[in-house]
Amino acid sequence: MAPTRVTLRQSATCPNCMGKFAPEDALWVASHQSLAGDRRLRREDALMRFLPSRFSPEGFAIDPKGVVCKKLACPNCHLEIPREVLESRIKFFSIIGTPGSGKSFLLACMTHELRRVMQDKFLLRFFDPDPTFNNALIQYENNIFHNPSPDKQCTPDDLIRRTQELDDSLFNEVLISDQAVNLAKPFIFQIEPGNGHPRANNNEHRLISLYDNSGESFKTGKDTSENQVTIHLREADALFYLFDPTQNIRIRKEAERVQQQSMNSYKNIDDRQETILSEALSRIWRHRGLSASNKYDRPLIVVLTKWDSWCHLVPNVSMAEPFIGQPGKGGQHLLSIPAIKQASKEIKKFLEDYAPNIVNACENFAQDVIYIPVSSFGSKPTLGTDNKAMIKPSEIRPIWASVPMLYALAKTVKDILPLWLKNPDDTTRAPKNNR
Ligand SMILES: Nc1nc2c(ncn2[C@@H]2O[C@H](COP(=O)(O)OP(=O)(O)OP(=O)(O)O)[C@@H](O)[C@H]2O)c(=O)[nH]1
Ligand SMILES: [Mg+2]
Ligand SMILES: [Zn+2]
Repeated sequence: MAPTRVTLRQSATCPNCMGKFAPEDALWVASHQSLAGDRRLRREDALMRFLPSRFSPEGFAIDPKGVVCKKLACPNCHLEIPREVLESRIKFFSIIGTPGSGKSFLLACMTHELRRVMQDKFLLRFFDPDPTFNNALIQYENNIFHNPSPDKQCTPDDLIRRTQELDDSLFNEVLISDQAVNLAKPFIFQIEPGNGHPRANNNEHRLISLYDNSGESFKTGKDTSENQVTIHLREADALFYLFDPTQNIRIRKEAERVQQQSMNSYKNIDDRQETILSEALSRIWRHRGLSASNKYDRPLIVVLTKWDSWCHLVPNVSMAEPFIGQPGKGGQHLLSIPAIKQASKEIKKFLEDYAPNIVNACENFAQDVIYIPVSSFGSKPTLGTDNKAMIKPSEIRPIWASVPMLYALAKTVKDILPLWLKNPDDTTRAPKNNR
């Protein structure tokens, strides 16, 4: 690759296949339309990938037909990567959960809320460095928050349909070692200090990479040499494990008893949600080449979804925004770690009463566990004809949807997010040697 004005990293990680490579080995994607076809990509319209020998004065590669190229690709899987992957540190976050546990809705609401909170509360810019990577997620966000008929009742499926295992908009198929392999498409965001942030001029930027898998992909036997849609688990800097209380028989019965209302509109039931944790752990160790008897060494963030539908069972949890204003700091707030930990303590007690197997599974899985309740909808859906959940897009106001990610960033990214720590020795400070 041509020398560029920015500093390249020594080693980059492909957010598609997790392959590691030196930035100068990155391939370029041809621009001239006659240069179609690539041996690794199954799509006929894929343009040729190549290692260039000629560059434009601006440092862009020139393809064999003499056209300047702007796009880069991974030397291992040949899938496109944003240029920023060669320049910025990247954090990978994996979201796991059973079918219907609320992964896709949370992703949409989390990113929507982060766009607001990062700027308004923390003076951080949070944006899509290359929106083409985030198309599917932007579509989810638009369906919910920029819906053309916001006051019309609809079913949640009208806004985000359930994730299909090999949906073209979310997965790619490539040839690696002569074998067709499925990989999840990454959603990539950039974070950097914005105007007024004390580190605004330090030229620090980070990328985060997220994935929307189908719940089916986390089931035992689904991880094969051809199906690597959850390979991101291996690199994950933190794991979001979505536990859906409405799928748990005991919690469901209690919620029905207290509310005097049936929960039959919640169609998914999986009373063994803990099993996907041990499956995830065995995948992580298998891919990292270690024994499954080891504990997970990164944060496990247990996200209890659909808070709107079971919150009456845990009345002591405060869901006020965990942000603390700081006079004279230009509007920059602190993320209150004690507020998150207090909610976690209450939720853990609740789980110990109703689903002790989940607490056991989580605490056996990882050294560092936190329990965070969220609601993507913000209020309980109404019941339509034939017992279907109905919502109005205009009434969707997520609660704590960004908190799991803020907490993950507090744990894994040094100094960007200002934290309020009751105890100065609190280990929630990001470790000094993080990547
Ligand atoms: N009450 C309530 N229901 C929710 C909420 N989030 C999601 N749901 C319901 O749960 C269903 C499944 O949500 P998804 O986000 O599609 O779940 P998923 O985990 O992505 O499911 P798969 O893609 O099948 O693995 C939705 O269709 C909604 O009916 C929430 O915050 N509150
Ligand atoms: Mg989904
Ligand atoms: Zn790759």
